[in-house]
Amino acid sequence: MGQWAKRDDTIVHEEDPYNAEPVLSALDRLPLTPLDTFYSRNHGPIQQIDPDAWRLEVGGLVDRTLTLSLTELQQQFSHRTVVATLACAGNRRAELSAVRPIPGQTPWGPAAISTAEWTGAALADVLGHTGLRPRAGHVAFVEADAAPRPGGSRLFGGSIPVAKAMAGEALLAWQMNGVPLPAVHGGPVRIVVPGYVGARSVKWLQRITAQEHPSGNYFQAMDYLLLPADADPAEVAAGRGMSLGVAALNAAILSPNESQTVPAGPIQVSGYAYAGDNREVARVDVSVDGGRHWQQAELAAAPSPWAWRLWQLTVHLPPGPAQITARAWDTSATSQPEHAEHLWNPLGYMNNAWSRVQFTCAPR
Ligand SMILES: Nc1nc2c(c(=O)[nH]1)N[C@H]1C(S)=C(S)[C@@H](COP(=O)(O)O)O[C@H]1N2
Ligand SMILES: [Mo]
Repeated sequence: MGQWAKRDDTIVHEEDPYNAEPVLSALDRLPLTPLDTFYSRNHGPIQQIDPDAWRLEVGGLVDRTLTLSLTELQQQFSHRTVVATLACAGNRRAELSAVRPIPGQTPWGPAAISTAEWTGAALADVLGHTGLRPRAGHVAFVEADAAPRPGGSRLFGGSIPVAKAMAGEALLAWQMNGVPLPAVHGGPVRIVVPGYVGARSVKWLQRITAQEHPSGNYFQAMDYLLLPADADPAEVAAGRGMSLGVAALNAAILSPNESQTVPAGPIQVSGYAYAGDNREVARVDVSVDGGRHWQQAELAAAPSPWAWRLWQLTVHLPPGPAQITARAWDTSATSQPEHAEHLWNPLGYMNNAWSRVQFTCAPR
């Protein structure tokens, strides 16, 4: 176990800031991801905040501003529990980097995604208490700066539209899988926005501001943008990027793994599928011939409308080189694009191409 209590086999892309994803076998077949396995994505230092000293300010276009301690937040609002998947917009970037290099961005595999049971207060309840002025179109979150650095720091933040903030599933979470939210995941309190890219689930939450326009925070306005394939990342400043928010339909094979050797015969294929805001995973197709023929995987029951659905299928393969392809469909009858080549973008976001693994079947 390292400093942040992750499994020893965790793939640490960067120590500082800490960016790590689990090995695929650790994620496989578990509806809830254990805390020692949950991926962690950080743009700056992990903030260590004393829960007793923590204060939340709610302001901007509200009728009454509010300052709350953790005890007040916990005592004044109903406790809600939501099982929700968090997925980084950079999940599966490595497959895009294989198409064309994406310098300076973490080369995430398919495990920058995890699912937990989050407990906290509904953002809608807190905003119901402060009231929202009619001009409020967006609700912005900013992290606390527990250790101000010389020269100032670039605090992480972002916003969601008011309708999403008032929808009930967005939480001010202080618990994850039944324990107090660990610092590495944003404790004492973070926002959890189910159905949106992970970047909107701001950790070490300090301030909530109702405002007319989307957040101008660096990480929302200048990063986490989908640029056209021919754009230069420097053109972000010219407003060429599409702002990311709602998560895209995605799926990945977690077993077997790339380059593995498995005995020929019946082979258990398994993985996850995850749909964005207000859509659910409806079907997962698996192909052993690169997409000419498809079989339907068995879908596990959805633990909540905001969580991934795990799937599995037994396929029969002869000895020799083998490949498996998987793709999901959501309740809007949308499926995933075939090739990562067609999704390549300069910052490497939102890769949801068909998931493929190549491996070898050994004679039994
Ligand atoms: N304050 C703060 N919040 C943050 C981030 C961050 O760097 N700082 N990273 C965001 C991103 S990009 C993701 S994908 C998720 C990751 O959450 P996790 O580390 O709990 O898995 O947190 C989001 N919230
Ligand atoms: Mo992210």
